[in-house]
Amino acid sequence: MTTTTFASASSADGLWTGLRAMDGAPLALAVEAGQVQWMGLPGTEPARFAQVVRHDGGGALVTPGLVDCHTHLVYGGHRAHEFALRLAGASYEEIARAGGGIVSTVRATREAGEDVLFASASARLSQLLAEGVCAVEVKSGYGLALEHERKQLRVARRLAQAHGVAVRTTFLGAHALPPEYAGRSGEYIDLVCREMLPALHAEGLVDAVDVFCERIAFSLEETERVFQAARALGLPIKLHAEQLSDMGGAQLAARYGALSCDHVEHLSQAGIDAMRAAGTVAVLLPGAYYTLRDTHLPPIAALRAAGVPMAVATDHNPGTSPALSLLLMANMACTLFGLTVPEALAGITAHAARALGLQDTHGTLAVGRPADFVLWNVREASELAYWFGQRPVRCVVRQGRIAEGAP
Ligand code: DI6
Ligand code: FE
Repeated sequence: MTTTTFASASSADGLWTGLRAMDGAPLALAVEAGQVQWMGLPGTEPARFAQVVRHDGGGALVTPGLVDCHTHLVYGGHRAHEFALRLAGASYEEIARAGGGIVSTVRATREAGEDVLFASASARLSQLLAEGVCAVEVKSGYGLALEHERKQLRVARRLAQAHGVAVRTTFLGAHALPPEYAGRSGEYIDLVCREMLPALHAEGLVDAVDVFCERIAFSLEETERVFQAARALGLPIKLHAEQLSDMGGAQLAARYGALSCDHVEHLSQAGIDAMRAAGTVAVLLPGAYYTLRDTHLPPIAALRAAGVPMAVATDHNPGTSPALSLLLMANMACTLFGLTVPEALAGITAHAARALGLQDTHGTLAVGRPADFVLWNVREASELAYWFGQRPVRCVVRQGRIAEGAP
């Protein structure tokens, strides 16, 4: 496969014709200085766009750029052996308690240099981008010590530069207890709150803060201490909430105005009500549900009834979701969780942007926003969640450049 570097990708400025909107209606749009400056019916463009370069979409469906709002893209090694262990009957929690799981990826990540981490994460990111992703979240959480968390977050910033994609970094220092703190989780949380987070924030490496609140990770009380530290620095929070059990994390996160609660398989009605009141997005991660062969479904009908926005993400990580296709996650959100196709498509665009606090710039195609959009070789928008294992992308415009394919 040939790859053009982002720096050499050509400008998308000009008039884009021959497009169809998600409802099938004919559409044209004008891009100027990397922004969408006009959208409307073909042939009705303002006179100033009469002489500009034309890009003929050939009847392609156009959608906003996709947003993957939950990933752990930067890590060392892989965990294929755990996949085999689980197939042989071991549970995720058993493997974690036996020293595998997150902590084994921590070892591999600590051993890897920044350039090695960059190269592997860059290759993974390329897969997401080729499918139309224009904004992505990248969490730390496999370093669990200042220098190694810094290394992960620096790689995330480098990915944004190298690939010309919006990257939101999330500090997940409270992902697991590092082995050197065994039996001293309070002291580790002190380190996270008093040293790691303030230092990484001061270096401009942190856009949001996340915690894994779970019986195999951190308690509600420890989670709240991290939230307080985030609040003191003015940073938004997110939470890995109620994945394996109902810890009441969602209510706590909502009290801190969380951008999102993610996983939420075991979310209670009280959690849903709190999230609705706080405007917190529920991020659904069918890749992890599938990989762990979970059977406890997230409460989709209750989330829908409450009007809690639902996003869908890959949760890409080496342990529970080695997935690099956001369209496959949309498909699985429909098949496994019972989302409707429009819900799944909103879940990988507008609602995902909101889960990152990017709702004013990403996830919706509109005048005045960065030119981030995708042309698809499909007749109907529903096909985006229907096909799987193929990539019906014709062209991706990212940050005002023709970054993948061609019109
Ligand atoms: N939940 C997840 O899905 C990932 N982290 C988390 O808190 C899994 C991380 C791993 O197993 O490596
Ligand atoms: Fe995760």
